[in-house]
Parts: sequence; structure tokens; C-alpha cells
Amino acid sequence: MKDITGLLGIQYPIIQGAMAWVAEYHLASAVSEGGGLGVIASGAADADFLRGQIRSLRQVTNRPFGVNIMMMNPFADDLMQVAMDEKAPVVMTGAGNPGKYIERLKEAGATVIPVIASAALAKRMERAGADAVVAEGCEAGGHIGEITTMNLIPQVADAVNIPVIAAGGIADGRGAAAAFLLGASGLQVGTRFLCAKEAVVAQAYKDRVIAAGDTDTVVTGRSTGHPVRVLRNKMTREVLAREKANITSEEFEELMSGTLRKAVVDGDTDFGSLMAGQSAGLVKKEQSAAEIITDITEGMKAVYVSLGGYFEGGER
Ligand code: TUI
Repeated sequence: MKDITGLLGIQYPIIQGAMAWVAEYHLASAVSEGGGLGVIASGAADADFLRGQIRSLRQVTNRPFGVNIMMMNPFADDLMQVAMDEKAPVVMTGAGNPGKYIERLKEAGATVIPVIASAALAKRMERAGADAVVAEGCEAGGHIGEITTMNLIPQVADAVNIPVIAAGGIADGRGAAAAFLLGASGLQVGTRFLCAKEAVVAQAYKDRVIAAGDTDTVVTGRSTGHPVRVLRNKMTREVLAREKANITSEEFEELMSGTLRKAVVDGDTDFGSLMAGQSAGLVKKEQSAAEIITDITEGMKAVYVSLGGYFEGGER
């Protein structure tokens, strides 16, 4: 197993998923203070937003943190420049190929960790100089690839020599232990941190995640090539019906525009995009980020102890 805590200067191998609108400096600083890696999401935001978030985070913690830049963001160039100017210790990316930025980010001193959803892109990222990859299975919330975490992690781990961080469907110690058994050196958790006390998210959205069961997520946007996993609601019923009726990409974009803000800021659980992973069914209550980290690490330890019993013929 490769050492992710040493690479990132953190206590526990737990990285907070970058959730647009949700993962602001309040949540990111709480995760970093709890011994994991907090990550500021920039989503569709601009350079001024990211600069402000980095500076605010630094007022409340001296711990390492990451910023995530979504490659579909039209301001991606400017956001990369802000990450370098502000000397963000870790730069992560999602929803695309950040290859052209990696050399410059490395020169600026950043640890670079692209989020990928295939072994092929993981290999390209390693060749381009990435320090690690997050391999995100399609159980995750938000924009997803095609492969499940169970299958993606071992195949990415076989394909590259850099550390692999598992994501998608991990919300407790059992999932965390499984990630390591599949060949990961760390894990990224999104959905459970959405329900952290420090996450500034409309209570109605958190309550829907906490109430969700195993089959309560659906994937919108498959017809347009941009699949996004969200909790089922009135909006998804309408969108999925219109996708079946061959809606155009433009009509789809118009229908979805502003819906994530509606969920996170306005708490509109009927017509907002309640992005969440399949692990929503495992999230039972609102807890502090530090409590979530302790629960995951203690749960992992319990799995390890029970496996030890199995191999050593002890009690199980
Ligand atoms: O990026 C994510 N999750 C996200 S981004 C996001 S913001 C958004 N909002 C509305 C609609 C669409 C996006 C919400 N959730 N996760 C990381 C991730 N990256 N998952 C999958 C990928 C991915 C997919 C294809 C990465 C690269 C890729 O292909 C790149 C290429 O060019 O080969």
C-alpha cells in the first residue's frame, strides 16, 4: 500500500469529495481540522470565488487542504492560475482531462490528483505527472462514469504505479476497508460529508439524504452524454420523461440550469438537483466532520480485527 497520508501531510487517509456549492471553506476546514483532507469545490464558479474561499479557509486552519477544479468550467484556466498564485497544496480535477495543466501545477509546488473514472485516463494522468488519482465509481453522486467502484479500483490499481484513492459508494468503515482490500491507498467520501454539521447546505437537502434508501438515486443526463446521479424527485421524473422523448442537449441544459443551487441554497427538494451517491442509504444522521472521520476509521479498524480473527483462527 502506498502512503497517502505522508504525500498529503494528513493524519487519516480520508479525502472529502468536492461537491459544488456544498464543499466551501466551512466544510473543507472542518475536515482538515479533523485530520482528513478538506477540499474546496469550485464547480461552475469563477476565479474570485475560489481566491476568496482559499483565503477564508487559511484564516481558520493551518492544515493542508485541496481545491477541485471542474474541467467543464469555462473559467478553468483562471481557476488554475488562482490555485497556483495562492499556493493551494493539493489541486484536484473532475469531469475531464487536466493533462495540459499538470506540469505547470507541479512547477508551482502543488500535489496534483485528477479524479478519473477509467483505467485508460488514470494511465494518461500518471504519464502526465499526476501524483495520485482518485478513481471514482458510478455509485458516486454528481457527474459519473460507467464502471462500479468494485471493478474500477483493482483495474486502476493494476494500471498505474501512483497511489489510487477510491471513491463512489464509500460512507463507513466497511466501505473504507473494502477500498483498501481492492488496492486503494486512501478514500474519498462525498455524500456523508454533505450531511456534516459544518456543511452549509439547506436542511431540507440534508434531511432527504438522511431519509434516502438504497434505491432512491437515479441518473439524469445519460441521453446527453453527461450522466449525473441525484436523488429521485419531481424534477427527475420530468427530466427522465423528457429524455425518453428525445429532448435536445440544449433543452436539457436549460431544464437543469440553476437546479443545484436551488437544492443547496434554497432547499427546493422538489425541483432542485439533489446530487447524492448510492451511499445516501448509509447516511443516518448529521454529525460533525471530525465525528464522521472517527466513525470511518474506527469502523475500518473493526473490520481489520474481524479479518485477523478469520486468518488466525480466532473468534469471529
Ligand atoms: O466531476 C465529478 N463529479 C461532479 S462534477 C459536477 S458539476 C456538474 N454539474 C452539473 C452537471 C454536470 C457536472 C458534479 N459532480 N466527478 C469526477 C468524475 N470525473 N467523474 C467522472 C469523471 C470523468 C469523466 C470523463 C473524468 C474524465 C472523463 O473523460 C475525460 C476525457 O477527456 O477523456
